[in-house]
Amino acid sequence: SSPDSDGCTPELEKAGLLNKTKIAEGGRKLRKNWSPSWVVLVGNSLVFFKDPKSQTPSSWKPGNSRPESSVDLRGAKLHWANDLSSKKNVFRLRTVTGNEFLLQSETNSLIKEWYITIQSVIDRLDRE
Ligand code: I3S
Repeated sequence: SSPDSDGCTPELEKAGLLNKTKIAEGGRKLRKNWSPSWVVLVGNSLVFFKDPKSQTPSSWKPGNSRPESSVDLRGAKLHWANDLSSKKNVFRLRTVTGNEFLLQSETNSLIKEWYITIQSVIDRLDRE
């Protein structure tokens, strides 16, 4: 059922709008700066794009939109983190390189789906 029968194109697992803040870079704590982010889970990576709605119509062209940043999920850890924010529905993603992100949605079912899907990718990479 995979559209990627030749194995050359990483599979798109999920995409959507979440609130995001980076809280650590290489283990060093950063000041929070929440902003909406278009999040794409593809292959072994979580890729962040600037929220298209926060851009001018002319600046947003799907074909040439550049990712803001990208996270390698191999060895990453995921934890619910409602203790790390006054916001509800927050989880923390920590990479092997010590980068940490909080991701949040006002919609409980939506953030649960993200959690489960990202964890399943991490689990798959752990088994490889
Ligand atoms: O964990 P903190 O430091 O209470 O996080 C809040 C602050 O980062 C705040 O920014 P300033 O202190 O720079 O003004 C943000 O506006 C809040 O959103 C942060 O807290 P939440 O609870 O929203 O994660």
